Amino acid sequence: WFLMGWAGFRYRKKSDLLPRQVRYNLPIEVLYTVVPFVIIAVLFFYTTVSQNFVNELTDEDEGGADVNIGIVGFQWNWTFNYLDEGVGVTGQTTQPAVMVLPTDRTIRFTETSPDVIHAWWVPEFLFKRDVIPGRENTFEITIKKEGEYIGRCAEFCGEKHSAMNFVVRVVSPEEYDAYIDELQANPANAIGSGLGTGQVVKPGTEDNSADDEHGSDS
Ligand SMILES: [Cu+2]
Repeated sequence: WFLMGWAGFRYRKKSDLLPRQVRYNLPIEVLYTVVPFVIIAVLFFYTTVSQNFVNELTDEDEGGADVNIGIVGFQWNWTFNYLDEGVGVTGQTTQPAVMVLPTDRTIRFTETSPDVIHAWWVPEFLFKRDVIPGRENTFEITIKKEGEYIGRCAEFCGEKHSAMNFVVRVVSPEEYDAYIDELQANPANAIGSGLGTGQVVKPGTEDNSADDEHGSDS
């Protein structure tokens, strides 16, 4: 306020003489055209490089990813389908969906939504991807570290948006194969998730604070 008043007073009209005119200063105009352009070009370059890195998929000709997971986000929960194995789990309000994944295998996710936009988010993976109706979003990760990670819906999607939690349980490849076998042998257990009732950890109730390392790359 003081500076505004001071500028108004200091530079008030004192005579009918025009002050010095500074239009058409070519060097300055070139400067403030070129400098922002260079800044944007540099940012654009690094954005493209890291976007390509994050979105990179293994070549389909070379067999594609080791594991293919279909993520369906709907109002208001998640279905996780193990596409190659023909089994899937669906979360319920009282029993969040558990996604069991193996370490050291490339995992490709394909996301779809039958209703509105959701977002699959696992904070500890430092990764989040929108689930958009009418299109398939794909991404790939390889997880290095076993553990249990909490996931959430990160796009406000209606009344029970805050209930759209899920669990990502990362196990060794052998345990993963055993889990899939069990799921295939007993699809009734698939409802909910973690094989049989009572085994499911409710998001937000266990202590993950000891894990400060991030379990995924790419
Ligand atoms: Cu949602």
